[in-house]
Amino acid sequence: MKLTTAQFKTDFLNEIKTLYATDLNDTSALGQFIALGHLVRRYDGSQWTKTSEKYRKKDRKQVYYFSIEFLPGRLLKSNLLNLGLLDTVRAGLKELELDFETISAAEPDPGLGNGGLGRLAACYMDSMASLGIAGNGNGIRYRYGLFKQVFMDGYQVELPDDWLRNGNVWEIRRENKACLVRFGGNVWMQPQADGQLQPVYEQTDDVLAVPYDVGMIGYRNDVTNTLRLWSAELPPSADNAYYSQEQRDRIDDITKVLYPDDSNSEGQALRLRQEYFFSSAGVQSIIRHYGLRHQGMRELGKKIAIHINDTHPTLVIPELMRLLMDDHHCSWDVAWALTTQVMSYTNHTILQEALETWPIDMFKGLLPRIYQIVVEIDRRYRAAKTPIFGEDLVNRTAPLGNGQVRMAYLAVIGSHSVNGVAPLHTELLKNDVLRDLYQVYPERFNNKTNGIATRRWVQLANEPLSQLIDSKISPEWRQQPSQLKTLMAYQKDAKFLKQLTTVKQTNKQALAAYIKQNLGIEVRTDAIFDVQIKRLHAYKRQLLHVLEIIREYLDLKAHPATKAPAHVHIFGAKAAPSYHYAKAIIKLINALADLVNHDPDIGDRLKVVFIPNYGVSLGELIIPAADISEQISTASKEASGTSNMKLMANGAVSLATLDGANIDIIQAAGEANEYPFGLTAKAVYGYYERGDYRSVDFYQADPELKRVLDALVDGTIPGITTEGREIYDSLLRYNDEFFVLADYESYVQQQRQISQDFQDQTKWQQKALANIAAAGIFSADLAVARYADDIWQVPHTLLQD
Ligand code: 26V
Repeated sequence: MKLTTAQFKTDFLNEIKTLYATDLNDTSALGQFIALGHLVRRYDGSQWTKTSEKYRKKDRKQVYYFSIEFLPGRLLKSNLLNLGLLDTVRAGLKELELDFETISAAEPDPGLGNGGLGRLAACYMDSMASLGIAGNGNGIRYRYGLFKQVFMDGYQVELPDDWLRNGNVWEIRRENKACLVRFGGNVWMQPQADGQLQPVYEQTDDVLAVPYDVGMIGYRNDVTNTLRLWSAELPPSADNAYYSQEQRDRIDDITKVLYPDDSNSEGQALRLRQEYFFSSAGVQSIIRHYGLRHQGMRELGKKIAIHINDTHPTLVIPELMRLLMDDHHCSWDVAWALTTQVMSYTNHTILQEALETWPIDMFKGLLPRIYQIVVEIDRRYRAAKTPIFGEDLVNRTAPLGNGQVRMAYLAVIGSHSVNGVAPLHTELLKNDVLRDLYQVYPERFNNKTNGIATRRWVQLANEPLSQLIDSKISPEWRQQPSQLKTLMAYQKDAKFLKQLTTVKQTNKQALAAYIKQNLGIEVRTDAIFDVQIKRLHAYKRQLLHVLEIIREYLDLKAHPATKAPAHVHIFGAKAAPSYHYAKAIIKLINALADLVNHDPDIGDRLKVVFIPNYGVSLGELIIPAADISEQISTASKEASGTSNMKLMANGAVSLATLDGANIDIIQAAGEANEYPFGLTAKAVYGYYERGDYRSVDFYQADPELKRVLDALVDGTIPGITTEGREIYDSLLRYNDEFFVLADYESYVQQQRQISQDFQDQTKWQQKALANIAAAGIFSADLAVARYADDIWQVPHTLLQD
């Protein structure tokens, strides 16, 4: 849209006056942010309405992306960028003597997700809008997001994330679009005059699902899509007096807080309630919307696609069956054909303990009608497949088994497409985790490698780099990140490589200032910034990184004259509150930081920085400043990873195992421009098959490693008597489940190589450049276009090369 600086200033001052009945001097940064948010919504307003009108007129097929998590990050800057207003607003605020960055930082960062899965959903929302796909998000409006992490005495403490305290400028409450979700009670099937069966519900707990809509603004294309987040409330018609406090609390609890665990399927009833709540509300609103525009359900499969982001929304399958049969009187066969035509499923993990199952007794009690439908899905699956595949395989793969509802199997059986998120991950699904189902439905399995929103992670997070890129190649890369590859023409341009160093320095200074201000640690910006940012998990092996730091520390103590670049190790990681081992690792990192950072023998040559409360906003600060991207999971365990892509796009070089999308990153940028190491997935599986891994052998064979491990238990690192022992035992007594010791030597070797290579900044920046230039293929736009072409079958406006 067109907007002059003068007009913007007038609008902004008016907004302040209307909202606060006072003048600018009397408002806080938060107040200014809220006023700006209102303005942006006003500027966008007609675009949002027009988008829905356009979709309706053209009767466009709608895509619904169901995810129990969305991690959108702050929206002010990206909304302004996408509307084409960022420069105008910045200039206007400057003339008013306001700092845009300060105002922007006052926006709460909604933590409605745990990590990779939730952030991926948000990146895909951005891309769907930017590609003109009629894409809708469907999720939960948690009253409290992921906990805020603070450290006390080096231990993680979790505080509530009251992100709605000052309201949410981006949302619109639509009570007129609310629907009822039923839990519990009894259901029985009553024969009708026409012979059909209709369910009769008795004594159900009814919950009102109220949608809050957030506009998802496309990049300069006049499109605004909708992210719909549901909130659980008391049904309005009922007399409040009939609800006991306990009943009210039970309703309130459904959307109160995000489960902060992404590692274990806990089997908690509240979690199952959350899953059915947003699945049911979402499907009901889809069918209502569809019903307003079409006669009967025949065209459903041509007009809607429902995507299941991990198993959490799998109940959309029986819920759609329920609505089609009970409300729209479809036969089972018609309903089932429509359902499988509509549904598609993405798997995001191969960790057995994260695969969801629900005890049948709990499931039946909470969702009696849905359970009946799952029983029938199970019965028909068994009847159809046993003659072909035999009883054993069918028993292993049916939706019901071992007293559990197996969500991943239900998702595969009820969808026409199942995808993994990186080539290796998809192969492992086919050969291991879902191999039996792959026998039954080979045609359903496909790969869709993850992608990232380059607009947020490069254009907005790293403006110095973006400007440098603009000075060399056409700004088309901003719409079409694949164009970044033309930067390779500057591989030998000494001046350009120097400028890359300067850009990195600028970003490192910004991060260093944050670290100084918030943690009181001073770091040199000519040091190697070695970054590991992700959830704390044993399989992600923050511990391997820690062992390297201990090695560097002991090495500097023993050989003070060693000449090597200074090294700053930067961590960002939350642990699930109940994940004891992960919390022990946090304590270890903090204790080690304490020791290293205060040792006068070490000075500024080695620093350890654990930045608390890692999330999207901190990522935007840390990623542009990184030299090294630590992607060191045990091969085969990380489905894809996405921080690896963000760091690559910002010129960090990967120190990486051959796992998930690391493999594809290394291939894209060239092996010479990364630091690969460690066991392959095949080697890991080899150890499993033979059962001959012995971590103690590595300990005994390598005196340096022995010295490092002993430091965990011999008092070298003060304050970790229990944690040090526990971690030591996990590696030696319990045989090192994630092969840390097996990969230690090759990891250390690459770290040594990095220390050497970093000293030649020309060569270093050549590697950085190769990474930036190759990162375009990991753009979320490309990934979403592949979903649109292969799975959803909807048109999009991706510009092809
Ligand atoms: C799993 C579970 C397990 C049951 C209890 C609650 C809960 C909550 C969240 C999750 C999601 C874990 C899966 C996940 O986040 N996977 C990550 O997905 C990224 C995007 O595809 C991918 O890059 C990471 O490799 C993968 O770990």
